[in-house]
Amino acid sequence: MKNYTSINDIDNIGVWIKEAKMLKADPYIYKGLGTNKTIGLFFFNASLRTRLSTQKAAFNLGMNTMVMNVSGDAWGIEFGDGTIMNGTTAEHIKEAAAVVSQYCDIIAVRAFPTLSDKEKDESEYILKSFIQYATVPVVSMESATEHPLQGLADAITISEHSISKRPKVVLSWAPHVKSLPHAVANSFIQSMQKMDVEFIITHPKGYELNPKITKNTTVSYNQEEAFKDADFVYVKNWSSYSDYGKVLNTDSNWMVTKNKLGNAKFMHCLPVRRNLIVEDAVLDGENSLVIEQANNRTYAAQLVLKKLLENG
Ligand code: SN0
Repeated sequence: MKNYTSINDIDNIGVWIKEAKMLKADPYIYKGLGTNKTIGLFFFNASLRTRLSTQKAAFNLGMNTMVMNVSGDAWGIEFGDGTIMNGTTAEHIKEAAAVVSQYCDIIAVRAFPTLSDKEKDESEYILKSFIQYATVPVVSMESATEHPLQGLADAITISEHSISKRPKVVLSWAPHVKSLPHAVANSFIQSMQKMDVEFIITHPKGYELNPKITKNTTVSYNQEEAFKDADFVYVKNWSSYSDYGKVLNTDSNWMVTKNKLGNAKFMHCLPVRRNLIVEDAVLDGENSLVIEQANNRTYAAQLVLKKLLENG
């Protein structure tokens, strides 16, 4: 594995989960692996969990970290090839990525989609440009279309909390006032497709995700029916994919309640808007796994960094 930018980069999810659980049980056994190695974390967007858990993962491996908010703190980066740079961008990604590679042994990047230009978002030009012009491995900390560190942490969490051999897992859309990315949902879907689970997606009409991601996964427009006998309910808002980036529905009937969940475990990547996506009683109740999901972000990242360090 040269870079980690997708759940598709995981060769054997069962083995990865086992390795992540070993790291969680004994986080400092590879403390020597990262000695004198540096990871640079570059954020084009806000972050709480990703920023801290990825640093924590690096610390556990003995690495040094450098963190930068690119939007605002760095020079405006130009991504276009052959552009006459007489506008607002001050340096080209060709120099920026090459320079950063002099200081870092691994580069991690967060770059959200525009949600207005589907083609541009799907080109993943920010992440791909870093990969093209950096001379060290690149890790996605959520790109325009995928959030593979979250998807891996979610697989670990489900594995830890499964009682039945083949649990029923539901991914449910829930309402939000803003237009949100598809990345978390996409990576969760890819991750569940690799696991031995019964998996179903539920959302209102108009919220169909990219068919290249959902493939033959069952989709239901009836949330109540989808939740029946569920072991895990993963909730996430995303904007429309077909009517790209639009908010088509804010129907509060899709909000997740304690009553709807029954005995199912509740999952969300966070940050979550209380009483819009899910009611307080769920997050404050004992069936919520959200804090454990966030905890597992450290071991997902630690496993990925360990693999990249061992490669180099
Ligand atoms: C991001 C998303 O992809 O949906 C990051 C999740 C890890 N979430 C948001 O942007 C939520 C913003 C909000 O205002 O609720």
